[in-house]
Amino acid sequence: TELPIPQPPTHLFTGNLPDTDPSHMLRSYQTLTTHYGPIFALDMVRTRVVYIGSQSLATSLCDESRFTKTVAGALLQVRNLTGPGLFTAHSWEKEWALAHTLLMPAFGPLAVRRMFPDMLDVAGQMLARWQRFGPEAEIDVSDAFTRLTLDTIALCAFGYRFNSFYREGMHPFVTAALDALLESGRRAGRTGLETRVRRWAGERYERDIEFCWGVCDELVRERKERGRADGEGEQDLLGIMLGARDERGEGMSDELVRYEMLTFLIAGHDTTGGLLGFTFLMMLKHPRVLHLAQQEVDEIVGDGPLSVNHLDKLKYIEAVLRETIRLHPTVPNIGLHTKSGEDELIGGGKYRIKAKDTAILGISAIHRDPAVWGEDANEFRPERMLNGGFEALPPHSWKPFGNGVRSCIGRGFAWQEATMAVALILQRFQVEMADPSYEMNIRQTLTIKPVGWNIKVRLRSGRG
Ligand code: MNH
Repeated sequence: TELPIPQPPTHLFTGNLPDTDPSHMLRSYQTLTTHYGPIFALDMVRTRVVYIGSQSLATSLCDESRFTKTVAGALLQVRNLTGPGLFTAHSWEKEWALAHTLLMPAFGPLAVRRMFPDMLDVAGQMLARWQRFGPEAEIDVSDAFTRLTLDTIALCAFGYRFNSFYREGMHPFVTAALDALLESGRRAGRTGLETRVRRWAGERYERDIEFCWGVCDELVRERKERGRADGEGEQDLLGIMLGARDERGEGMSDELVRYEMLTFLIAGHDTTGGLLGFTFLMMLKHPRVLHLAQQEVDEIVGDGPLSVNHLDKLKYIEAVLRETIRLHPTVPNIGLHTKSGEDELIGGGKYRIKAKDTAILGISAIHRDPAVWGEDANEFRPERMLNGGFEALPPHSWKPFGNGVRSCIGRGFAWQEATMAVALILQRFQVEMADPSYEMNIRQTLTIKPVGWNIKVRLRSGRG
């Protein structure tokens, strides 16, 4: 039998808009969940949103024959920058199918292993910088990991160096891309009229986008010329994007290549940077965990060079990353809608998702569902991810990388990068919080990350 979906009382004209804070949606959803339970509806004026925050309800939503990804809100605005690139494409767009087919192999396990030397190169620059600053310097964690992840994806994917660790501010391309991304987010929260009134913001936005496109187009042009000169061409991501053909012989247009380059830079840095930030914060707040992780690095890697073969053996660090992203999924929710264009009943026929609804898969809530995780769901306990505990999880209870064919293509890349960074930092430094009284302050854009905190690093004796 069908039940009504709980909903807060609506306001005249503004529906449930006043019940949420657009710059803190995560917190808004959390508060609403405590009042209305794991499923509730919100009248957001232009759309009805149905939030789903339990593993049992998620199973219906993750059925790809019934639901598919929605590109709306901030994601829709990001299309101004990335067009039909993988992350912002509608599932029915031919560009998505083409890029998905051609680029999946480029992010497979073997391809990602081959990127290890480039990843190590960038991480080494960060460690060298930290070491020279010395033990009293305060390092802004969110800034450092943004530089690390941006430089890493650019070098691994396009052979391009932003050299963020050799400059004070950011590379101009990075500034333009980040500003355009922020403005995309702001636009999602405004009406079309408001956006038109802010002409200056609009002109700046267009200039930033044009600039980013220009840089990408220039890289493509250079690469094509070099390819003609030396015949083969490099087989990094850019090389694959330019050379790959599907079984009908179709390749990616230069315009699509540009969109995918921006897509990887945008989708590939904040998420991993946020994961690293939360990981260090959780370890520093739980010294026992920090100690065990460092002990593992000492046992497996010792004081010699880190190799790609070490990474799979760092089981405890893997558990720490899994547990961190469980409590703090850097993509805290994703949007879906019914695939058939008709209503769907979920939860064994209990709740109706209407054809025009946006259904929100509340990853951050599912990750704390006591039915799956037990009464200590809110506690940070990496041990629960060890000794088969992770493999035994019911379906869809741990979904930091999204669902099905639209799930993260960069998962293996991100995991290798994060594991490597944690191992290298713990191997060389004793890390401490600059201000131990720091209370977690989460900033949410498309992703979440802890901001406004610093660390100090002291070289361990005999290292460096
Ligand atoms: Mn990633 C899609 C999370 C790292 C490139 N990513 C997604 C989705 C989630 C996600 C969730 C699905 C979003 C949705 O359904 O709307 N991604 C992450 C997390 C990390 C991450 C938590 C790091 C931790 N992602 C990366 C990296 C790259 C990348 C690194 C690139 C190298 N992600 C993508 C792309 C997509 C995506 C591209 C879109 C895939 C598709 O729809 O085909």
